[in-house]
Amino acid sequence: MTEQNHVNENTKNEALEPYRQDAGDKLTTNQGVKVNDTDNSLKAGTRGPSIRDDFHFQEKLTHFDRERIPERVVHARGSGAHGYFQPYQSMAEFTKAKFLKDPSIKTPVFVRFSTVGGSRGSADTVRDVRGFSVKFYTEDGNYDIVGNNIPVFFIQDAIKFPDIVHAIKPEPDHEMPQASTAHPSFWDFISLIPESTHMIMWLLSDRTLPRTLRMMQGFGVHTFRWVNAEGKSRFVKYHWKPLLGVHSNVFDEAQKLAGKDPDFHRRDLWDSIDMGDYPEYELGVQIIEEEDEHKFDFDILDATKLIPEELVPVRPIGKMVLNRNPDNFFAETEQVAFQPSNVVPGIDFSDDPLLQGRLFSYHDTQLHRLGSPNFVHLPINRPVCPFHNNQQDGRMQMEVKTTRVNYSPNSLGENLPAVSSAEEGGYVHYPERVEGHKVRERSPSFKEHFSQATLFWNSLSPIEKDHLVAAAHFELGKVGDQGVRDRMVDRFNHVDHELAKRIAQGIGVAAPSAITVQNHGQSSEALSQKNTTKTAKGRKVAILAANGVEAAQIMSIKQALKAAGVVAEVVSQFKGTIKSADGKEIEVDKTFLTGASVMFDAVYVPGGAKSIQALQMNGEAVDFIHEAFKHYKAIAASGEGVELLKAANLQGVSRLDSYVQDDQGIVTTRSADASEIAKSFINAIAQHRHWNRLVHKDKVLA
Ligand code: HDD
Repeated sequence: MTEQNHVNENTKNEALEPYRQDAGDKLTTNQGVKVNDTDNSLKAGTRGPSIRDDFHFQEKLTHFDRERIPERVVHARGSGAHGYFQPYQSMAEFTKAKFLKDPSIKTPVFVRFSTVGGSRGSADTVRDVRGFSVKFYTEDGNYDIVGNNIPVFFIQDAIKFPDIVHAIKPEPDHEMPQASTAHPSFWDFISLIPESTHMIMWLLSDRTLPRTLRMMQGFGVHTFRWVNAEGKSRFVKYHWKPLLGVHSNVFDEAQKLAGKDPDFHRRDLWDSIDMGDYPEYELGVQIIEEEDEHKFDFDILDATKLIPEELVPVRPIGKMVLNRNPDNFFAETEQVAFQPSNVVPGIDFSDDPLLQGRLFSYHDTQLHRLGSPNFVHLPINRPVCPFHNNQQDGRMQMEVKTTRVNYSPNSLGENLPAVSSAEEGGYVHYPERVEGHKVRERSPSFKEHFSQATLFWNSLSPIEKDHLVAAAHFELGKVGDQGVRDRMVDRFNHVDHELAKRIAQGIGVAAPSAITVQNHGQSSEALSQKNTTKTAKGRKVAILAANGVEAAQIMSIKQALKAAGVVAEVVSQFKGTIKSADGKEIEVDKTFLTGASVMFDAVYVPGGAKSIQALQMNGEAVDFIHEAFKHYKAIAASGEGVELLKAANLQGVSRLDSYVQDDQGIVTTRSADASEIAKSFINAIAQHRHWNRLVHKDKVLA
């Protein structure tokens, strides 16, 4: 554990503790023999051949040769964090799950966020669905919610999963493109699978470009089942809501970030936790009585549908706080094995055919990826409660079982370990009544594919709609085959005629002449990001400065930002220090090479005639402002700093001198008293983006 790595001792996963190992004092072999040279192999003479006696060399190399395990077939790129979950109130009325019963219980969790399509080394900010997996180490055993940041899925039946994933992944002949759905085979498949329509609308929306992992929603997607102590069952849907609100990158920014800092999300998560600025998410549930199962005009077992919050409100039930970074990426984030089949008493499954397939697939994939059924006993996967059974041996068995018998029933070992009744905490599957013929068919209630796609479209703000259309132009613009593009326009015409016409225009397809399906005109507030929480907390501001800067202005803005939970960094031409007008040394955090505007949420330019002169001469400083403006970010300047904004020639912004706060998120004062603008600047940062600006939208959005 690093010194800066804050740990809340109360919520540590104690099961991990015995396995944590520091660097140690002396280098030894794996047999514990001290090593006296690890830089030179054993040779016959300094220029001679190597000698087989060199057991240290052999051990070092053979271990190295086996360091990689198969990456996850999807969700290979991920970032993890430890934390805890605490319920707001007892949910015992609905579930007998103990970790939801008592608001004083903090259950340790491990979370892994991921992209879906890219390989382990791919960039964080690509357009993609994000995985949102949470492992709860409860006193009744481990419970996993393995969700995404989108509430619906591409397909309805798990048997189609290999097909959709093959279509998403790089094409098999040339292995292109990496971590992107913008390629012919993906859209070919999608154009032939109408059930994907709703998910595709979300995929093309800003949801697939989260600004940070701290600002992203999570969903359990499927309908699950909760069962209380009396055996009464209800259906539930899970929602994770980030306390910082749901915010996205603009596409141009996301693409640039992928080059400037491919680890942008991972770094942000790590740094936030390291600084003690812990990411927080509220868990909410939609609860549906069994008798209401069929009261919707869609099937709650169909994972391509959500339940609008207007029909069933989301009830907040607790909060998750991520407060500790992993000690070791491989041991924890890479080896963590999530399985939707990991449930505890009080939680059960529905008959959703996508979920049912997942109940098989995850265990299977862990066996392949981690290489042994004993993966469950790796430190990160171990339950915190005792576990005993007669499953024995296998590769890498880490337990030394001391019992004489390994079967049940037995008389030689007092018939232990014994099974438990429901009252004693034994898991009893909900005795759902099922009947039917064996058929390979879908339920007629799964056959409607467009209504909720239209609901989503209708719910977006005009700017969100622009983004979606531009994303479709980009994605389908990379598809050479006219037939695929034609089919997709026809598909969008089933969602909304206007949408289809707008997409057609950008991808060389004739606009559809007739309306295929009349838009039902319904919308749902919760589906848009426009009404999300707006706070400056957790944001990052760049302070552009050079020698001669007015230190007092930096100090006063920095102080105000800090009080609002905003991090500020000084960006200048060179690393080291700059000298302020009154001779103070100011530490430079980043240079224009290491700190691009896309890495920050806002920019501030303090005064100081000499500093501004130098920055005006520096094309990169002017570009920095330009880019922040183009990405709709808050910009502030005080004193002579206003001149740098003028030099950037921001389109449509003319009265910089006289503005204190305008409707474009540009906050300036000619005064040397920067504190005048602090409040307005913080408000402007909280808005996240200022869409009123005149920028070359086509360039930014596409
Ligand atoms: Fe899956 C990984 C989420 C459908 C098969 N999936 C995986 C991860 C997430 C999801 C977040 C990464 C877990 C981690 O961090 O280690 N998957 C979903 C969601 C789905 C979904 C929200 C639909 C609602 N998945 C799905 C289906 C199947 C799979 C239908 C197969 C039948 N998923 C897998 C897998 C993975 C996986 C192949 C790859 C690595 C792993 O499991 O551990 O088994």
